[in-house]
Amino acid sequence: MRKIYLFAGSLLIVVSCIVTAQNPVITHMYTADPSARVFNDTLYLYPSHDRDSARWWDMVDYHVFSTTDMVNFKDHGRALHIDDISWAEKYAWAPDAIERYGKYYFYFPTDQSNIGVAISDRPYGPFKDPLGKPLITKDSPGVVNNRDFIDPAVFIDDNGKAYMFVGQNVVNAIELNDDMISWSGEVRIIEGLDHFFEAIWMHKYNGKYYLSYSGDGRILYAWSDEIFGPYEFKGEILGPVNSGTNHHSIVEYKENWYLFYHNSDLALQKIPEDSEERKYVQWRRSVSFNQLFYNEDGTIRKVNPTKQ
Ligand code: FUB
Repeated sequence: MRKIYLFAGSLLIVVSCIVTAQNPVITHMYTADPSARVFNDTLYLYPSHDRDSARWWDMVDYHVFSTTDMVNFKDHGRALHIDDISWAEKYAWAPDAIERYGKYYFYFPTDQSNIGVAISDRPYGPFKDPLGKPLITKDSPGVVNNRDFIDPAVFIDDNGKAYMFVGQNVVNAIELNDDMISWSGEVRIIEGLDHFFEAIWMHKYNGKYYLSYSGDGRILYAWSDEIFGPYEFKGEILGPVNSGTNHHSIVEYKENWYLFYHNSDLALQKIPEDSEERKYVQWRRSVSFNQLFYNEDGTIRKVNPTKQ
């Protein structure tokens, strides 16, 4: 009898230790365009911040979140406000961040035209603009832009070289200098990203470069052995979501790979069905994530979004 009690007791302890994250993972505010990064064994989320009453993508500030258990995401508060950027007027859209030599660099688009950079000693800011001007704009020499110049994604390769990929309809790629707040060389245009629209993201897996992005309302990807390509289109990672825009990031944390993305599930839960406000849910997005798996040959399995 005593053995049975002991077994039941242990089972209870194990069961009570299994806690799963609920999607969406941030529920006290709307968040979109999640760039997930791992610094010092902590996963940080750098999303955009959709306003509670948004009726368009008129975002004005950024919050940074962190987790060490993939269940509880801590809000570190406002990391940057567009009013603190002298040259920017509006539209604090999808950002990204990276660490180099102990400093944290936050890259953000504004005015559908410019990419800024801001620095902090801490991964969650507050971030300060060191340049007093954009790092790169739609009018910089060599940039090809036929729509919005948005959605910067940064990447530091194994050899220490740093890059930024950016743009809508066309992916421009530049090499960042060691200081991470200037760049040099030519702007390269990335080929082979079939159906590319926006939300470019770079990651490396088993020595291959993967560029994933939003296209036709889905998250698609292509790969290459060379950072500037040409890339070979490989397929779909995530199907269309209920927020219209689809935006993601891919990150490895504690030996698992994850796909972060956004949808309008939270707004649909919060806003009553008979409310006029419901027609604005595409501008009130929230971040979710699911585990991501590779096949033996390195291709990525399609992700099935879940509530947990
Ligand atoms: O959040 C504003 C814009 O919507 C982003 O920059 C795009 O990627 C899309 O998600």
